[in-house]
Amino acid sequence: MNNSLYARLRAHFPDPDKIFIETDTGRRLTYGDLEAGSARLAHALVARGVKPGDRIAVQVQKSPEAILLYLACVRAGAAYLPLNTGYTLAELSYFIGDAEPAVFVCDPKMRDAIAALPSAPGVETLDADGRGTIMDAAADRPSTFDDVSRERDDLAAILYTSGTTGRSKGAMLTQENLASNAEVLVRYWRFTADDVLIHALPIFHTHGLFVATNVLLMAGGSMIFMPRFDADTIIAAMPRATSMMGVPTFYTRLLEHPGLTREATSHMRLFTSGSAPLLADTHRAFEDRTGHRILERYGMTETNMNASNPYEGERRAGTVGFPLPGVEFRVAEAETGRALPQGETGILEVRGPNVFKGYWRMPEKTAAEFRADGFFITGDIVKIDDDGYLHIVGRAKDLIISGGYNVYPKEVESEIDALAGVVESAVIGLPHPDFGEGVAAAVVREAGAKLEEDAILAELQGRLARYKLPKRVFFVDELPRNTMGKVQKNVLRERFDNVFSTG
Ligand code: MCA
Ligand code: AMP
Repeated sequence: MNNSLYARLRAHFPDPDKIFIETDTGRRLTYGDLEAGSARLAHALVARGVKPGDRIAVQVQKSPEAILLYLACVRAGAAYLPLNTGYTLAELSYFIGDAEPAVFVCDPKMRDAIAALPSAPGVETLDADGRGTIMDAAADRPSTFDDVSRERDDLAAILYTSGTTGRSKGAMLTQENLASNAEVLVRYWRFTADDVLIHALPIFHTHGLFVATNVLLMAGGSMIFMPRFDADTIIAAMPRATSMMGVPTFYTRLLEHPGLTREATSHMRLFTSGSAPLLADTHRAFEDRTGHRILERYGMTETNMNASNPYEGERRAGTVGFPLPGVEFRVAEAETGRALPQGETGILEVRGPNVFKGYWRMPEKTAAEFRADGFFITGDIVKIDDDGYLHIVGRAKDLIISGGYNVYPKEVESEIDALAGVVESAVIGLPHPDFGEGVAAAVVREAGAKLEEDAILAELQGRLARYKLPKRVFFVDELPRNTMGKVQKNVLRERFDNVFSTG
């Protein structure tokens, strides 16, 4: 028996004529197209020398073909390695060196630059319209493929997540991690073949790729694919849709749109939110306007989804609900891992079939983040209330979440500190009305240095993806430090608290 993610998804595929993806420009792909298209692409990958266990790195615009490519990788037994379209060449160079992919599929515009990188793999292209060399290579191949057999513990994907040390780590996700989580979410959120999901998330992260796409595939449902968030397009699609998954910024932006009404959302059965905290105010405002209570859930790249508010029963604003079936929680003391009584605040540790296998080629980092009994230390500071609802009250890790994207301050600080005229810097997240948190930097200049905000921002262009760039830079005489010499970021956050909220 083949335990691959694809085999487990395929067991739920409906009639081949059923729509799998419809784009907002009217293109339609059926489940039959999905099977044939991913088979052709799997043949093309094998013809390019891809073997089971190889990594396929992919940095492409969102298109239905990009989903077929993901499924083709899984069918060929390779690990899919999606990359944020915002990553710069400098960032890509690191991923190529670390993951050593057999093939890199990119936008045609990036082809020459990637091919010129040291240790560049074979480069193929795929554009936003679903055209490119990989599609040409697939065109005349057979429409069936003998899927490579995989065990539950074999890799299906590697997703890079930045680390507090500033070096990105590849989270190794197995067939079982992804398949089991999708199975659980289908049941927990009551997805069926009748569902039509509004899909406006990027497809290079857990949320848009696994939570949204795998769940719909596992239910045999359909998706309306949009290249990016656009409130007009989303509201216009609601009468044909049943559900939407979003980050909190989706909801604050929809609330600013006069078209968001009870009537406009009357065909929808479910709105979910995750990747960043949803303010209780947003939850209430959305219910007042539409009558829908957003269902908030919580996950991580390393663990997929851990917790969710209930489908039936109270969806409690400001909480992320209960552990998903099969997922165990332990709220622990940070240093010792000692379990704390219910109601006390500690670090959340999780264990279950959803939890990843470890970081790619980083056994020490993997060991440091797991307890001996298999619990993974999330770094999220949490509390479980008397009714069992999980509250995320903070983060022990130095992490900023901006519009659902993670920014690790250390990575940005390293780039700023390397600039001429800079003594040191501290990068912090400040309350932001659109992105939840906005990235800002406090910089100490060398005496007499003429460095200004614009010059720093100009220097950072091209080094870091744009969403990681500080939206403001402040100059300070020195960074506040505690008696141990550690930078007190909370002091900086308090000092600059209103910068984004007051415009
Ligand atoms: C765009 N910009 C951003 C962000 N997005 N800056 C900070 N944070 C962001 N998230 C920059 C753009 O580069 C541009 O800057 C300026 O902000 C305005 O861009 P705008 O057109 O408003 O952006 P947008 O294209 O509308 O995108 C905003 C967005 C998008 C819709 C919130 O960021 C998004 O789709 N976020 C979802 C991320 C996501 O899927 N996260 C899931 C991770 P400039 O003008 O300088 O270029 S998976 C995860 O976290 C876990 C596992 C989980 O639980 O799900
Ligand atoms: P990532 O590295 O992209 O997987 O981000 C995972 C982190 O996002 C978690 O460790 C949490 O800190 C945060 N996160 C995800 N969902 C939520 C949520 N619903 N509420 C608060 N934080 C969340």
